[in-house]
Parts: sequence; C-alpha cells; structure tokens
Amino acid sequence: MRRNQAIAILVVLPLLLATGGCGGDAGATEAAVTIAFEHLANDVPIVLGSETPYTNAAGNEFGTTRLSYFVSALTLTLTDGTEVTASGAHYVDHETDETRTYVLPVGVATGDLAQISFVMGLGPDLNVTGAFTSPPESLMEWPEMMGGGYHYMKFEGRYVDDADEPFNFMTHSGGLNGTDYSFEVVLDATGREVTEGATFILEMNLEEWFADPDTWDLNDYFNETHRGIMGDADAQASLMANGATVFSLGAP
Ligand SMILES: [Cu+2]
Repeated sequence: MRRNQAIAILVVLPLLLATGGCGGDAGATEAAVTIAFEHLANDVPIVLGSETPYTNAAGNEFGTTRLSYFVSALTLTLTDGTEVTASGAHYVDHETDETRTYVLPVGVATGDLAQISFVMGLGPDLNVTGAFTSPPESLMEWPEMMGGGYHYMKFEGRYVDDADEPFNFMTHSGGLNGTDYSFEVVLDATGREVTEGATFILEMNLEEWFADPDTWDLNDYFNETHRGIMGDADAQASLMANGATVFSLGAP
C-alpha cells in the first residue's frame, strides 16, 4: 500500500508543478475583479421615493421607487486580446447593498483593459423558468402566459402625467412569448488597468431608457388604458434599442 501511495504522489506532483498549482497559465498573473453598480438620473445618484425629481427627454418629471435587474455574461477584454467571461447572471437591486458589488467568479489576467461588455438581462440560455430557485432572483419571474422565464428589469416609479397628476409606472422588461429582448452592451475601457483587487464602476443612467433613439412620453406608455408594457412587444423592442446608451463606466 505504501508503495502505491508513493507512486501516486510521484504522478500527481509533476502535474501540480506543470499547472503552477492554480490552474492558470504559467507566468500569467490573475486578479480578483469587482464590478460596482451605480444608478444615476440626470447625472446624480438616485434616491428612491415617490417624489418626481428627474426629467426625461420628453420633459416628463419622474422618480423611482424600485430598480432591480440582471446582467449576465460579463466579459473583460484586454488590449492584448485576452478575454475572460464570468458565466451566469448577476442580480442587482438598488436597495440591497450587497447586490451592488459583483466579485467576478473568475480571475482576470492583469493588464490594460480594452472593453467591458455584458448582456443586459438574460439571454435565452439563462432565461428559463425554474433556473433561479430562491429569492431575490426567483422573485423576478415572468408570467408563464407571456412566455415564462424572468424579468430582465423592474424599474418602477411615478411620473407627472398630462393631467398634472402623479401616475405610477412599471418599466418591466423581459423576453416576451419566445422573443429575446436581451442585448449586449459594449463599453470602451481603454485607459483602465486590471490589477489585483481592481473595481470598475458600471453606471446605469435611468433617463436614457426613455430616449435615444426612441423618445418616450410616459403618457403614451403608462395610462389608464395601457397600464403596463410587459405584453407590448413594440415597447420591449424600444427598450432594447434605447438600452444601448443607458450604461457608462464610472471615473476610475
Ligand atoms: Cu412585470
């Protein structure tokens, strides 16, 4: 028995040495990287509440009471072409501090960054009913009668309508009846560097959901006869288009 153990050690030891003991490429340094999520409206950090302190491109005054969403397949690309993708999804809720930092589950090679990209929402591979079994992620479920899966985003609040009255809105996005409305966001990250413990700030600029290319007058989307947009394919496609300019990288 002792002889077999000795042979086993002799076989395993060179393997450990060959892989550097950490599974990475010999010589490459890997860093732990964190993404921090910040939420802005009109360039200031949002404060949740029933007031309507912000203005969109259509001139609607609005405020927000809830913001939660998924990002997935977050990818860092270095200037030398090295690319690392964190598989799976990350849930963000403005009200829950721990969800607003995402320590990537993979090490990232150190070096100069070229871009940070991710999917806003859940691609078809992740947007499957039952994929999340516990809250808070499971609470994002999307109705089976609308195709199942999960909301990409719940951005709720209140705006001042044409009658000068406060009206509640729910900008809920998701895949609808089998159509995928998730989209890739690519942000230029040149000038930034991956170092051990680096944090990159990902900003969501809320008013941009309602502009560029499609200007949303909230009166058209949220009113007594059209209270929500979950079943509105045109609205979902419009959020997908407007979403291209919603995100930015914060100052290093
Ligand atoms: Cu909804």
